[in-house]
Amino acid sequence: MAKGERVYVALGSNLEDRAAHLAYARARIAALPGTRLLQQSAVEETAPLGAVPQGAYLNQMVLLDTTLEPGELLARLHAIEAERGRDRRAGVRWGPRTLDLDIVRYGNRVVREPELTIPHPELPNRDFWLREIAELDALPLAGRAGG
Ligand code: A4P
Ligand code: MG
Repeated sequence: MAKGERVYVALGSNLEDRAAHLAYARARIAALPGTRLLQQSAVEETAPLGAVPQGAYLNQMVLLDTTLEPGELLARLHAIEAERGRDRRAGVRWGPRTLDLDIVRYGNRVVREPELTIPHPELPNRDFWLREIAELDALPLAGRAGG
């Protein structure tokens, strides 16, 4: 498979069966075209950020190697969210959600478009993302046996 970019994707859920939503997302992301799931952090429970009263989240970070361009990757992540019943038209910004998939970093690229900001602007403010990235950076890469 052609070598792509190293991309960090954050998974979050605070509705229904949170662990099942994350497991579904990992499986679907790993099966995207031109994409390999290299690493995954531990799943951790985090207190909700933001002004909206809501339940605790399960959060996790995964590291991908992907040849999908940022805009195409975002569209595919939105499709996976929709498969878990997320209706973003009904959603409140920063409100509860079955599944939230954010592109945190995409190689060394900087993207500033109306629909996509990379690195994710909340990265410096989210201790759990920083911790999860540090955890991934300390792990060996999966799926590299034999090259
Ligand atoms: N968008 C722009 N840049 C990006 C990017 N790098 N990755 C746009 C993904 N999406 C990006 O997102 C709104 C729009 O952001 C998308 O249509 C996309 O074009 P959304 O998921 O519909 O709305 P949102 O999630 O409510 O807003 P936003 O700004 O994405 O918020 P976050 O950062 O997703 O935060 N508390 C805990 N403990 N854990 C959490 O994971 N998450 C949130 C939501 C709030 N509180 C939380 C957590
Ligand atoms: Mg989001």
